[in-house]
Amino acid sequence: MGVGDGEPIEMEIPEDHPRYLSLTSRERIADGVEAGLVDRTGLIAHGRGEAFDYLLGETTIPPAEMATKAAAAALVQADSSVISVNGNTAVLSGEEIASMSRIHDIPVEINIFHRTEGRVARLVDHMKGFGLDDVLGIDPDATIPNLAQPRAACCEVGIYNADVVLVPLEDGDRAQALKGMGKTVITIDLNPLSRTARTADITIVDNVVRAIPNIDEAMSEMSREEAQGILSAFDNGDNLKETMEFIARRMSAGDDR
Ligand code: PTJ
Repeated sequence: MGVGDGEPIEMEIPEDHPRYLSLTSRERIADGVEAGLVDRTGLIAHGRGEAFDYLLGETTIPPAEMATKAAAAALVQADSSVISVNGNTAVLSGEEIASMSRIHDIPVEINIFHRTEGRVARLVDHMKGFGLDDVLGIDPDATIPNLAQPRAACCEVGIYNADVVLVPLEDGDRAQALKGMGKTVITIDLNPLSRTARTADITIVDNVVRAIPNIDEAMSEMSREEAQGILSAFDNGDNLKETMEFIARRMSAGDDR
C-alpha cells in the first residue's frame, strides 16, 4: 500500500525490479504503521537505514559476514539468550525470527521504544501468527536498571535474565543499560556510527532482512568449540573500522551498485 493525495493506493512491485527488496521493505513498513505495528517514527528510522544500505551496495559486506559469525558464536555459547523484537523488526523479519527462535530454541520478547500496551499486544499476535506458541512482552515483571520507564520494562524470564541479547535496531541508551547489566549485546544496525553500534559487543552492519537468515544459518553450522575460537578472534571496534573503510573505498571508487 502506498499513499497518493492522502489516499492509500495499491503498489505492484515487479519481482525483477533491481531494487525489489528495498521497495517491498518500504511497503511493509508503511503497511505496518497502518496496522498499528510500527511506530510512525519507524518510517524515519527505516529511511535512515535505507540510506546506509545504499552505501553498502544493499548487500552483506565482508565485515558484516565476520560479525554475523561472531553473533552466531555468542548465541551458540549462551546459557540463556533472547531475541528482542520491535515494530520495524517484526514487520521486516518476523517470519525469519520465528523460524530461528524455533530451530535454536531462543525466546522472543517484544520490547519497544515507543511503548503502548496495545502495540505490544498487536506485535505479540503478529509473531504468534508465524507459529510461535509463546511470545514474551505482555505484563513485564522486571525493570532494566538505569533506564527511564516505560523503556525499562521487560520480562524476567526473557531479557532480564538472559546472558546474551540480540537486539536489532536498538536505541543507544538501552544498549548501554543492557551492557551495564553485564549482558553480551548483539545488534543489527545499518549505521556503523550509531551509539548502539559503538556500544554493543557485536554489531552486524547489515539489513536485518539479510542478517537474521545469515545468523540462523551460521548457528546451524557451528559447534561450541568453534564458537569459542570465533569469539576470541572478534573485536567490534576493528570490525566497525573495517566497515567504514569498506564504505569509504566504495564511495571514492564512485561505485554506484
Ligand atoms: O518499535 P519501536 O517503538 O521500538 O521503535 C523502533 C524504532 C526503530 C523506530 C526506534 O528504535 C528508533 O527510533 O530507532 P533509531 O534510534 O532511529 O535507530 C534505528 C537504527 O536502525 C538506525 O541507526 C538505522 O540506521 C537502523 N536501521 C533502520 N532500518 C534498518 C536498520 N538497521 C538494520 N536493518 C534495517 N532494516
